[in-house]
Amino acid sequence: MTKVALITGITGQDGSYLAEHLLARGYEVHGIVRRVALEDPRDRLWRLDAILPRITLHAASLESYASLFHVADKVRPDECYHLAAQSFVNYSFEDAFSTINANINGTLFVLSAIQDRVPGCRFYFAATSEMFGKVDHSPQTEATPFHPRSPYGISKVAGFDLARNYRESYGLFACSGILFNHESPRRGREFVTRKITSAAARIKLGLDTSVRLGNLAAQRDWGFAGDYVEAMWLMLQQDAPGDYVVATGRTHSVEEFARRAFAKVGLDYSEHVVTDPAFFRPAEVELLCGDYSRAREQLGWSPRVDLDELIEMMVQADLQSEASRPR
Ligand code: NDP
Ligand code: GDR
Repeated sequence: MTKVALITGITGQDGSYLAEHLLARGYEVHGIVRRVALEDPRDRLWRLDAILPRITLHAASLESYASLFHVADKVRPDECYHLAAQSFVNYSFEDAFSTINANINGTLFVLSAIQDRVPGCRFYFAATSEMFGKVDHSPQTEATPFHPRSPYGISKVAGFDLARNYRESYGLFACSGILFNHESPRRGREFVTRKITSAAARIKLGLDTSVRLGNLAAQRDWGFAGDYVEAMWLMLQQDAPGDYVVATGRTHSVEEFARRAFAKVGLDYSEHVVTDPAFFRPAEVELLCGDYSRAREQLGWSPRVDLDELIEMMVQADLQSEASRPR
């Protein structure tokens, strides 16, 4: 029997890779999108361009329980991947209220709708290394205490607790993937990796001269989004639900990422990167490095793409898209 998957946040970086992954495995794929996305497909559905004819999109809002209930009832998924969230940490400081509202209530609404209409559906929650926040040891595992440093991180701890509570209270097959940063050519331009690779491309092409960044000393464990969506799927294929760290186990500074990205186009980053206090955060997560032993041992998952390949992939894609962008 064909399995049916429902993805919230299907228009985002991870949603698009996950939809492709599930289609390749023979799933019938449904996605929840905001109504505006259906009205403006060129700008809002670009990551789904190649697969649009093969998926079904439903307009619904994380703010409306009724709309999510209706979609759950109509689609009756076997697996639900809840990826939709206000995911940009900087913005969560600017508008904590809407981040908390969409991320916490939205997760509760999706869980409640699934529990009510399709209690046998397997549920994935997009948790994050931002929940660890201010860490006192490295690498971080599933047992590392949470100390979130932003409204975004706080909202994800609440979502994690909600998913676990539905598992423990109602027996829902609910898993949380504690995913460390993962990037790709489909990453939003506001995130630091894409901001750097697109700047390197523009500067190389003579379209710009510099890029303004914040804290260059922050260290992150960066992987490739295409690898990470496979771990999401694997979690829902196990005999029992659980929570898993997904990471590469290697960490690098923002400065090192910039050095390597600019070197890919034959440039010296120090001549083009300007530090700007406007991009510093009120509270920073200085260091993240994940121990993905449980995912390796129980899911058989390991990352395939290393940081150098990831940077190469992103810089090449940005060179192409910047060169062909109409001016
Ligand atoms: P993106 O920011 O690329 O995508 C976010 C998705 O959520 C988009 O589809 C967006 O829709 C949707 N969304 C945002 N706000 C709302 C809302 N109020 N109502 C309905 N939909 C909404 O994120 P990623 O793909 O990178 O990440 C996917 C999930 O994984 C997120 O929950 C993120 O927090 C989490 N995560 C990401 C990591 C990463 O490194 N990428 C690491 C760990 C966790 P629209 O297109 O309409 O804006
Ligand atoms: P992050 O990713 O906050 O880890 O959240 P981001 O790329 O925004 O920042 C990573 C680190 O880079 C530093 N930094 C800058 N960041 C941005 N965006 N812009 C800059 O100019 C800049 N300069 C330095 C930041 O201070 C930070 O330390 C991402 C999101 O995808 C979350 O949704 C997800 O949960 C986590 O990754 C894991």
